[in-house]
Amino acid sequence: MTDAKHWIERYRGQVDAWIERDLKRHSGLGERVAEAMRYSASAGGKRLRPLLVLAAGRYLGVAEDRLVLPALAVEYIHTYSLIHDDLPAMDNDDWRRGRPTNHRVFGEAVAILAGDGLLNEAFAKIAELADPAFESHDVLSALRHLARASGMDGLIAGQAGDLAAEHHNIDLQALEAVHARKTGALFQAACQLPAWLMGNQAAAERLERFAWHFGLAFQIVDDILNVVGDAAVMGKSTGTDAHLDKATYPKLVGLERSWVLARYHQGMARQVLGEDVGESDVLLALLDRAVERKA
Ligand code: GRG
Repeated sequence: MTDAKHWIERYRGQVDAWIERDLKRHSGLGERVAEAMRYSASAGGKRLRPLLVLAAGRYLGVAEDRLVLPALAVEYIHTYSLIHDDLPAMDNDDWRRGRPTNHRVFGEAVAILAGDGLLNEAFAKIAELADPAFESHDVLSALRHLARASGMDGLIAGQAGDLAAEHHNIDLQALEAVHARKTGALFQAACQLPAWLMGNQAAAERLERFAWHFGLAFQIVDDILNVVGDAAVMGKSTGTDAHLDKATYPKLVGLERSWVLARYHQGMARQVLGEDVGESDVLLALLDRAVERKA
């Protein structure tokens, strides 16, 4: 195993352990909701977003122990989005991360609250970083950026665009705008969090460009896997995009051209980091993993 692959496996296990430990502490009135939060957050998954936080931190020379909370925050926002995305009012999915979806186990009301709980906890995690881990004004800046990436300029806008594009023909540019928000905004936030927390504007801009291409490559491959992937390996249903008549890259340009575009964005992301020295090996290994994955 290369050093970068070894690093990824090691920290993937760490992220699982941090989540397990963190979500144990909830108890009391919301016990059923807390159980539902744990159910989805501890169900595994690739942990790409927290790994990107840690990898971007490594790239910028930020010590890992200062990035545990931001890593948890992005994974909680991601898990909230999956729980809500699977609800009957959204994509109405039965399987996620190899398990029945949250609302299938806990019911819709608890699933909605579990998603809300994770989303709110994420922002508490970032706020906890204020002095001494990072300067208060940099923490505020990180909070503002993360809220925007998760909100109506990011995830929410992307999800709204995704739902609106069902049964409609949109062009490649409009699809890219949906994907960049639905999926890309959180990848960008994950990569940029260490830079925002360090108050390093130049690094934040470079990592934003890297993550823009990373997010598009990732989502194009996601669209492809929804057509050709193995549901057992992926731990979630396949063929759902066609069933819901979603706007996707394979629908718009076919599978072959979708691969060309995914590889194009992979190459562009590499090029962004190529401009600079630094510990970029793990960021690049995560990029390759996002494109070569089977799940
Ligand atoms: C506000 C009601 C309400 C809902 C919001 C924001 C949102 C719902 C949904 C976000 C859209 C979404 C779920 C995009 C999908 C992004 C994506 C490809 C997720 C899968 O990511 P992986 O493959 O998953 O990294 P794992 O399980 O490996 O972590």
